[in-house]
Amino acid sequence: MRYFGRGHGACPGCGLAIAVRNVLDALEGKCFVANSTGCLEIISSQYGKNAWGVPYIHSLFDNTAAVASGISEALKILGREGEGKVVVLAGDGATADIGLTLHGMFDRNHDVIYICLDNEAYQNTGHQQSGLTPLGEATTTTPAGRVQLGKTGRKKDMVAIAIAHGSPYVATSSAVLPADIRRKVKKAASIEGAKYIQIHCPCVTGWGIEGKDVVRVGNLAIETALYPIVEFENGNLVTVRKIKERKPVEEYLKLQRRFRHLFVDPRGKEIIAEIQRIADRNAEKYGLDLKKD
Ligand SMILES: Cc1ncc(C[n+]2csc(CCOP(=O)(O)OP(=O)(O)O)c2C)c(N)n1
Ligand SMILES: [Mg+2]
Repeated sequence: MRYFGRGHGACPGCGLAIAVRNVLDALEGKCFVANSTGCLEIISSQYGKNAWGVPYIHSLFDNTAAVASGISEALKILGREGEGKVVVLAGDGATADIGLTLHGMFDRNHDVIYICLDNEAYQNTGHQQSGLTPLGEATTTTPAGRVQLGKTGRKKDMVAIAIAHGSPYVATSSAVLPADIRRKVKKAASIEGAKYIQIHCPCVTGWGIEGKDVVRVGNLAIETALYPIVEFENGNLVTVRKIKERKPVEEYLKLQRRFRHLFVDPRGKEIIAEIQRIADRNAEKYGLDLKKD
């Protein structure tokens, strides 16, 4: 049985489609999905082209956590919790910006698995920056030009925000790590309360890569330590994905059109150096380098 896929209209190689398929497989389809407005909704739920094999509701861009909290409470009241887990599938814009109202779900600790599908911008509307867009990325709202060279701020640390809310389970993963996604979703499903999993999802059009390079680029995000793969239970770091031989960030950046200006404009050098410092700090903070053990 396919719980997600048939008839979806995602680009070949789309990280969202890979991630969602693995999330639903891990739950063996026993779930209720609330999905915020964004690429996933557009590619999966257009009239006559439903790609969902599980109960699905499309919510506003801004309130998916509240919709999911309502479903979770309703199932309890009706005595139907056993029928499946309540899962949010939301983009990074929906999660880190307009839908940051998800703190209500965390505060009341509703029994929800909140999955942030992090393709690092508002891709559905044509690549505007979100709170999870990384430093230096050119988007339509942070263009590369005379005034600035892409995004000037840092990627928001949603993992820290979820932990600070006292979430019992917080993890990151990547569309290029299907087994890791499945393990973490199963783990989240075994824990009561509001869980948060952030999955890095390469976007072929927004990032300016080819479908065939999605796996390479996704892996480089991990191997450079720009996307640490970590897992927290009750605020304690329980696992990290170690990096055998850490790669310089240039190897990751240079493959993607969204960072191309950093290699053309002389001011790009300092931004690349700052991106490298971010990766170094990630490696230090989470103990990612295998060699240092
Ligand atoms: C209140 C509101 N503001 C803006 C929009 C327009 N809008 C629809 S989807 C979207 C971007 C979604 O970005 P993200 O959550 O990162 O999902 P992605 O498409 O990247 O997967 C925006 C700005 C909207 N639908 N509602
Ligand atoms: Mg997005």
